[in-house]
Amino acid sequence: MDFSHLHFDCRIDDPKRVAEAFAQSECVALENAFDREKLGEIGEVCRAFFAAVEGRDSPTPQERSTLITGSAGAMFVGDVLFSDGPQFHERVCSFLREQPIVPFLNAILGADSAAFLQSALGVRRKNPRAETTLLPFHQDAFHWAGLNDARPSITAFTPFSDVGAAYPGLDLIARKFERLLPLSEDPNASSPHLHLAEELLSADDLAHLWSPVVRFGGAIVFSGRTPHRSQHSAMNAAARLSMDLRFVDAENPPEHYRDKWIFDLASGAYRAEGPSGLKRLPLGYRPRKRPAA
Ligand SMILES: O=C(O)CCC(=O)C(=O)O
Repeated sequence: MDFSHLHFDCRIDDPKRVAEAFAQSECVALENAFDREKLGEIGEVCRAFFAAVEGRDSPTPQERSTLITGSAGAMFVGDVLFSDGPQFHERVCSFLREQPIVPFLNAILGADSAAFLQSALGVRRKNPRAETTLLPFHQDAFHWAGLNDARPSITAFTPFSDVGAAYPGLDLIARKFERLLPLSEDPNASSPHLHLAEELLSADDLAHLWSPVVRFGGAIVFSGRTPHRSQHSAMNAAARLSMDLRFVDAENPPEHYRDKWIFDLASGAYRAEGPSGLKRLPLGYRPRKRPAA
């Protein structure tokens, strides 16, 4: 299947046109979504963190509290990472406000809606040679208990390198799903808390399997209902670092995400909100309940 109608360039394409394509397939690839130099600076901070932690047998308690390893691969949410100035979420908000992707996110999520950069912001290191770090098919809306089908949410997958060939990207089912699919009942499912029942994907769904090639500076944007997984077809590829930015309508956030960054997509203004003072943000990965049939 040809997916070129889902591939856009933020330098030349119109956000409205992109939003129309997104409304059909609930996923798009956006080239030149970020300023490469500025994205590279964030990438270096993340790379340095992983290099420091991996080079030591025993990470410090502070490092350990930011890093999750296991079926999701190494991943961190970085709010306690830095002693020099802004913490990670604030760095990302301040970086994001001037990025070419913002009007596209605004158009995709809905015109005037301020969206919040929710605390499931994560940075992952995927090693394609360690199969256990690759995520199976899942829908991101499942990460957020209480996120119902009606609540719009989008993920902007932001790699720190070209993906889809030398570095593994994502496989997505590029079509609209009206609801969340049930979890796999396979007792050997690799990630039982998020692995969806792949047998429920039809041949027609699988015909929409898309593995976009995106250059550094680009993003893959998809809805909370889009089934996706770590790309499997690049097992000889190098390890990849990427950042997941997740947005929901700020008017209608999932209740348990009381700590959040409100990011106004129209103006680029942002602020932190939450009872914990954002010292320790909740992680995106938590066991979830099976959705009602
Ligand atoms: O980084 C990956 O391989 C998977 C990312 C993902 O599934 C997500 O951002 O929800």
